[in-house]
Amino acid sequence: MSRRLKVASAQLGPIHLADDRPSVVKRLVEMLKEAHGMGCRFVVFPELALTTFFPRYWYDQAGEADRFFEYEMPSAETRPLFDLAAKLNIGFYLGYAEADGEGRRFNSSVLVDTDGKILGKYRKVHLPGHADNRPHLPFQHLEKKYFEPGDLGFPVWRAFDSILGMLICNDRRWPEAYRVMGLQGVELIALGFNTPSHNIYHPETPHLRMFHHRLSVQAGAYQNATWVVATAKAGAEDGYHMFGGSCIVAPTGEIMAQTVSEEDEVVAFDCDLDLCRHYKASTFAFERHRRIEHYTRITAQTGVTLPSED
Ligand code: ING
Repeated sequence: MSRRLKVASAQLGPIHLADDRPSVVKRLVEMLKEAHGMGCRFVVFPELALTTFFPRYWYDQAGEADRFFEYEMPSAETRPLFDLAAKLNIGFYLGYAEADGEGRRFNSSVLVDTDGKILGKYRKVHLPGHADNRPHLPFQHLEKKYFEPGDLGFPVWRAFDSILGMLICNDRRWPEAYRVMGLQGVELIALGFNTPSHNIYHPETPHLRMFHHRLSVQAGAYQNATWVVATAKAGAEDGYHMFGGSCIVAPTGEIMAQTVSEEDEVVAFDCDLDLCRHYKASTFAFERHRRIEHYTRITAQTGVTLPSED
């Protein structure tokens, strides 16, 4: 009898600047109930799931962005989600803006067990965008201004009779992130994202944005023989559009379930966790096939070193 885990991707539609946390938590609670009704034991919510994607805005004054951060997790406002999860015996992944109490700020996520207790925390390593004010752009991408790069690495946790890991948004574009967890035996990666439909740095069609999202997640899943549950916050937040495309990807790299809207939407799939083992024992039997003596550059250098001209 293979190990099964029915998981849900609980996509959020837009969260506007005017939407307060209780109204957002209410939406998360409703989707948790829906996932429970579908027989799910684990639910993946998006990145920065409690507020609008505030890194699109430049705030001059120190403190103006404080209201988007969580100073405790759970807080009184988010505890209803944790309490319901424990009552329904469901675990979940939740992305949020973390203020650590010592002045440090991260784009973070927590892994919560079926008793409502936090199993683990991840802090987004790959922060895209810029840190300087660029008022000429249609909107900004200021994660490098508001957050520090994550300092916890890419850990995994034994949970749900499996091995789980976490990523956040831009991390999904970096194969190293998946591989570090693949080298720890990961079998399911939870990943929340908020991805603008428009590229502010160079012209790119919307269909390419969605293609790159799926390509990144499907490749990461296949090349590390793991399930990946990728969940969007989507739709137009105060007019700024982000695409959906929440999906549940098998270790084969195939998309097994995906959302069709840009609103609050729950999709589920009953994952066969032992499917990972087939690929981990053959195509991606790392210990048999990898040749680390040739991979030095991957950790020895950050940027490109071009070959000499002569
Ligand atoms: N958002 C985007 C993402 O990586 C981005 C930023 C989009 C970078 C497209 C490069 C190309 O999906 C976040 N929040 O990382």
